[in-house]
Amino acid sequence: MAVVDFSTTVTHYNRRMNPYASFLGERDPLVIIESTARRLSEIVGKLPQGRAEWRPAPGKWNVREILCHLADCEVAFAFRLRQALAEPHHVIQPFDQEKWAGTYGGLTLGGALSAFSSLREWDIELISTTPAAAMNKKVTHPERGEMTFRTIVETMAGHDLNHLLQIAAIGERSLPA
Ligand code: NI
Repeated sequence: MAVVDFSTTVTHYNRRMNPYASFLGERDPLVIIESTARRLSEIVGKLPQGRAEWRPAPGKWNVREILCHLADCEVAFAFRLRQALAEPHHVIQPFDQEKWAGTYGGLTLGGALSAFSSLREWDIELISTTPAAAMNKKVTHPERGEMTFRTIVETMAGHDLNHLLQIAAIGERSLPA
């Protein structure tokens, strides 16, 4: 259901605007973001027993917390996408991900995955039906500068890939019994 053509834009990448650009390369961000919920669910389904709570290092997130973070980021992306379309030159409001993570202690991996999947489906429906001209609508990120609606979509894709790799690596670690 991908109707938006990103092919001409991804090559003209500004890494300052999307800190996750290196994960995306020249791939179509819409193809990536459409596959993430399924890939997350596959990777999580293959995790060894107890691995979702395993912490790679003190202060680092475990898999369950990374899933909570992805669901929370989708809340933020969902809001940014809609504000970008609705308002002239929307100014994005950053958030402190470590402070948001303060709530993750009691939250479940299943809840996070389900929230991410539903919100992502809704965002893809929005992005897929956004007219080409609106993809270039300008927004400003206070730390990363001026960007477009399309940059938000590219950032979602790069951010997905970054965390998919992170979770897959945790799953593949061989740990002492
Ligand atoms: Ni992240």
